[in-house]
Amino acid sequence: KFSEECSYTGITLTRYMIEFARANPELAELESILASIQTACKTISTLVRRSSMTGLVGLQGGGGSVNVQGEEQKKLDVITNDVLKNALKFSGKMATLASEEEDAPVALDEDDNYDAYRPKDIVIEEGNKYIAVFDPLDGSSNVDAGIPTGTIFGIFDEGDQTCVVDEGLPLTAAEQECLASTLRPGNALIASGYCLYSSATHFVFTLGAGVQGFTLDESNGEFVLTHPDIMLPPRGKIYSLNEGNRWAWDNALRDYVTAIQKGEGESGVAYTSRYIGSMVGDVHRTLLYGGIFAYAGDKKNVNGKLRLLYEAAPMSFLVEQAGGKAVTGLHRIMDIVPSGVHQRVPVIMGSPDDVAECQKYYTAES
Ligand code: AHM
Ligand code: MG
Repeated sequence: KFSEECSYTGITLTRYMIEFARANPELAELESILASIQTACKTISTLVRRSSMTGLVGLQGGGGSVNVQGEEQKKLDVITNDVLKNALKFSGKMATLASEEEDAPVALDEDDNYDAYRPKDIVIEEGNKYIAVFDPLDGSSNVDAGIPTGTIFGIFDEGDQTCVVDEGLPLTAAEQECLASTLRPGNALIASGYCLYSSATHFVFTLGAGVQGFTLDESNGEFVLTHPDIMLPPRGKIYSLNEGNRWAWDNALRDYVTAIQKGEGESGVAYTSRYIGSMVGDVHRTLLYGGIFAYAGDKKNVNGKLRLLYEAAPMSFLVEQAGGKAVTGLHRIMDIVPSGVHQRVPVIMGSPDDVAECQKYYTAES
């Protein structure tokens, strides 16, 4: 038994990224960015798992209140945002960060990138700078009930759109405008992924050439490749959406869901329902088992609930890289140019044949 464990090392995420950088020198900088994200995700995984003992809460509005031991409670989403932000800053590769937890994009200057904790003798070569978009703990209000949560991220190359932002707040109108202009559509992403905190911690990502899934091996603290080259089945038997909104949905979605429930869809199979209410968990299951996940627009919220920049677009990139489709109903999500950091879009994603079938209902009713 002992020798079996010793001989098993597997492909770690660190090793995978070293090989990737060697094979793709033009994208070598992604290695240190992914290293930062993987470290942050390990920390967040521990914070989430120990939150009941440490007084960190996921509940909305929990921050600032006092727990039964008389300690001040902190909100997990605030802390996890700092964890990810600091890890990314430390990579020395970041120009701008946009997070669900920040009102506006945050510009990083040299001081941020070369922060006080970096040993002074380490000099990072100037190279490309990148833009990171992320939701540090999506579904954080679920944590207190032991329900899965996740971190979602996307990386863009900054390109030529460098913004010069002077010290001091508030930002000027010109600075704000420049930072906003760094926001790109999903089709410009060079990497995206998520970390799922559930029965195990899974790190699933794409660098634009397929989707790789790693699982945290708690015995040595390494992410190990467990799901190489994830491909969505062309069709599944599961639909995943909040049916409480059924009577507010567009007719297109209601008609489609009714058809697959009754086994009257294209496959003739009656679909079953699974909905966690935590996007990372719902998308992870969809990637592995197939089927369709949606948070569509409805009469109350015409653009649904999910945010384009740091939820819908990174997940769409993953789903497409796994052979799936991701649309708003009529349009491909990856092509939408964001008009603001927190813009919402309707989301329908999953197995290509399921999403295409659903899309036909939208086309017919448009
Ligand atoms: P959050 O970003 O405030 O955590 O909300 C996003 C979450 C997603 O993970 C999930 O798909 C959706 O909200 C569920 O919403 P609902 O409770 O309306 O079904
Ligand atoms: Mg979110």
